Amino acid sequence: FNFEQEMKKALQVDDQIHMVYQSKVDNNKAVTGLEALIRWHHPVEGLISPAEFIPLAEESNLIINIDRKVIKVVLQQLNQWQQEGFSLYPVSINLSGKHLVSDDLISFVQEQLNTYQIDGSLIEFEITEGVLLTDIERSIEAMTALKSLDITLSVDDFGTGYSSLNYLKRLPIDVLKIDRSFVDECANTIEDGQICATVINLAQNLGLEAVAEGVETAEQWQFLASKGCEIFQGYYFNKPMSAEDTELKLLSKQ
Ligand code: G
Ligand code: G
Ligand code: NA
Ligand code: MN
Repeated sequence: FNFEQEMKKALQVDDQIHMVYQSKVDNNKAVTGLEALIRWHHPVEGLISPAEFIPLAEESNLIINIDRKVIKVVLQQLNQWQQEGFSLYPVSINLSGKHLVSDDLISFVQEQLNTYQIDGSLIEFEITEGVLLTDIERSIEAMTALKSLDITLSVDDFGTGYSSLNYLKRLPIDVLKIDRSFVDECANTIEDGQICATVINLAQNLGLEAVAEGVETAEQWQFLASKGCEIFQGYYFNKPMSAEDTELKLLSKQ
């Protein structure tokens, strides 16, 4: 199985790569946004998880092609929903570090927003913290440019990198996503609960939004809400679903 060759093919045909969408909700379980997650349906291998192929793609520049395909598919979908009269929620897209620091990211994103007539305020980029630290000056520059397009920026898997907190005050970040490894045990293990509470406080004190990801039980939800978290994502509320199901179950007409 030649991964690069197969992935390049997948990016060119229309039926192998698709996006699923998972809701983010508030304390009343009302939807506040969506996260777009990639799925690869290979004609022979079947469904291949992004947990497998994203790390492989990150070893080469192929990750940039994947990111661009994802941005295009999501904006096209938003454009279609808009034309069909649905009210839109902001959609989060996972952005790789390589793409963040690539030369033409901003012109690419601007061009796609124009093509599909989507306001930057409807887009959020999720970036893992490890990425932000490898080239902080370049990250600041790219993120500032994305902010000028009104795009929301969040740190994904917060707390899992070997990061200094120093970057939080230098980067134009809007959201901290508490990693699901802490959320998993937050209601049962004191240390994990304390870590979640501390990240929620940190976000509040810095004027950022805290999002808890991987919420699977009512106990976790209640614990996090009692610590001041206001936005939640996880199987307890909704699993990632196809565009069709998203339309049926999560969207409504104006
Ligand atoms: O959706 P799932 O839990 O299977 O995703 C597994 C991993 O793949 C997660 O780390 C997630 O962030 C990553 N991932 C999912 N979709 C995308 C995508 O569109 N782009 C990038 N770069 N990573 C993604
Ligand atoms: O790395 P990132 O945070 O982008 O990963 C998102 C991944 O987490 C997606 O693959 C999604 O399918 C998965 N996910 C979303 N909600 C839950 C959950 O409640 N439990 C678990 N185990 N995984 C989840
Ligand atoms: Na993410
Ligand atoms: Mn995450």
